[in-house]
Amino acid sequence: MRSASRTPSHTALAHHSEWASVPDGWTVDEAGVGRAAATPLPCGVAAELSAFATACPDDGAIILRDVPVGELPATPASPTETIGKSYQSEFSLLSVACFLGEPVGYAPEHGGDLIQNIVPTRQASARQVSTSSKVALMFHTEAAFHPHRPRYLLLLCLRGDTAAHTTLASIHHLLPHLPAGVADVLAQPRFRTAVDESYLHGRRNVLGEPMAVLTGDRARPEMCFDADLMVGMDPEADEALLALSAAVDEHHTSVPLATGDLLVVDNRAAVHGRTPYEPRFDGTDRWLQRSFVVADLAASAGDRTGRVITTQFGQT
Ligand SMILES: O=C(O)CCC(=O)C(=O)O
Ligand SMILES: [Fe+2]
Repeated sequence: MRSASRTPSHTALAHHSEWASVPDGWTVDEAGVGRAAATPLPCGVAAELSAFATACPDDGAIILRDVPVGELPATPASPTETIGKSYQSEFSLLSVACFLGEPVGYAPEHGGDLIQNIVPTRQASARQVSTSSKVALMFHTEAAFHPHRPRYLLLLCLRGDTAAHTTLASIHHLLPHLPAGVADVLAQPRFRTAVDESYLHGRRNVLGEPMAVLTGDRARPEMCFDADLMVGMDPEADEALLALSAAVDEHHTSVPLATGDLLVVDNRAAVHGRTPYEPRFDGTDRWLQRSFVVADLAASAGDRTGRVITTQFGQT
């Protein structure tokens, strides 16, 4: 992967003090979501986010800076470890998530937690999962294989690592660089996507139904792509995927997230990944909190318990 020359240009900045403090006794549950939804964001942030949601900028992402995260304890050793910390970062993150849509969890991902701790683990260090570290996390649409994939992906940085750059590639930047004919092939249902290993829990992987990589308006399409899990169904489709991967490698942007940075990715416009970094496993490692947002809850009603989407994948 080439190192990116640019970072996403859309940023929204509000002073720390303009953000609401977490209310006493607040917790991450349905009442907490309601409370976060009813809490106004700083005016400037709300205006930028509204503009972002109405007309996604070419970057396919926006970064909010100086978001309050509260006092931080040591980075936990695993995503599900109990942590004694204030809920300030969770409250800030859910306030933004609720502004953009409906926050949801996915049952196989960290038990369906609405907010997931993304920290490096020893077991996953070389795998293609969010808790990896020593390998590049390849470009992907979040849950490309999933019928109820998130509309937005939110990553709030609690503790950064200067070597770990979150990488981004937006279809709006890529499209002009795709060779003639490639976009036509990508717009046809000639691709299949395997399931992310974090969703399988021992079940056998299977390829999903044929799908297109590019959908919607041909001049300003949406993109669903996974450099690791997606295959073409014929040689021409495979070549088109290779051409898209080459364009992604050439034209992506990247950002080394630092404490208080909240990256919002439009999951229909941009794919994302991460550069490798060296974990220490000593409580000082990189720590993100992640939230998934869908546009509405109705679409997943048959496959959802509360805010947890329960669709099962793979074969036993
Ligand atoms: O660690 C990152 O910057 C991105 C990880 C990722 O792809 C995710 O959490 O969905
Ligand atoms: Fe991801």
